[in-house]
Amino acid sequence: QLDLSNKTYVVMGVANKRSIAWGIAETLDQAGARLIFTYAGERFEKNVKDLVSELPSADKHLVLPCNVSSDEEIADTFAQIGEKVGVIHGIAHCIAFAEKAELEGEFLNATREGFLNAQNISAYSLTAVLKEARPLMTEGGSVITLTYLGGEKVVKNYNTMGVAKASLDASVRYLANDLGKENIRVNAISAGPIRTLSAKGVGGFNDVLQAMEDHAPLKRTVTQEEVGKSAFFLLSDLSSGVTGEILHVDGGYSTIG
Ligand code: 0WD
Repeated sequence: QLDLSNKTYVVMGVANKRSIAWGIAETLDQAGARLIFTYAGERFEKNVKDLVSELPSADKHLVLPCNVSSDEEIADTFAQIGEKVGVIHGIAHCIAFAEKAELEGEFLNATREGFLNAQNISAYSLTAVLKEARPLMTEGGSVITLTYLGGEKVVKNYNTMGVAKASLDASVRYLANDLGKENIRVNAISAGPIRTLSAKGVGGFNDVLQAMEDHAPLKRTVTQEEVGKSAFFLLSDLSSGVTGEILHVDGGYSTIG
């Protein structure tokens, strides 16, 4: 069960070494899985290829572009995956975007365009990806996405992204219900705050980190590696009875009132 050497996973959303997706990729690589990395655009290509080349099993892995705002691009990427590897066993969807102006001040300042853009990239993309991935998951499988507490409760400055995460959380439940009959499970990890490229865009992020250290039961923040270990659980057979679930990997912070 701990050996993933006959499994193939698509890892979407590595921007750099600090990306949560990278923590997940390292854990899967160590377990022997074959990985297909997708990146948003040319800007990230070299970075992702260089990073992947450092992995112990680099030769097995593939790196492909996939901007999830385009249905054509998603279809093209998964067609290539189908040609190159055939069957896939899971996906780690670690993608989100909102303009900086949407991540500070009052939520009421949200613009129609900013709101819809966040929903598009951060929530709808999971469904769009699963439409194309489903035909390749003929042996069943497991899909995870990354969410945040700001989708369940009001978290200062998270605003438009919080509403997008609420939509993502609900999508997880509906997708889990649709795909359960094919033995495809869909779950989310609600990660505690981790300093990444995306996190830099959220106003007052240092205060959020400090609040974790002060109030989380574990009295500290969590690491990419810890998210990676929980992702391993959800992506492997260890969690074969779990679907439609939001697993908080946040040092217990969400349990504190
Ligand atoms: O504190 C944090 N960092 C938390 C992050 C706490 C809880 C949840 N999360 C979530 C984020 O909301 C996101 O869903 O984790 C996920 C990963 O975020 P991250 O690791 O914090 O941030 P980052 O390293 O910036 O990765 C975000 C990825 C980037 O990777 P690539 O290489 O694909 O560019 O999302 C990507 C972004 O570029 N992304 C897109 N990917 C494909 N198509 C798009 C797009 N249109 N837009 C953004």
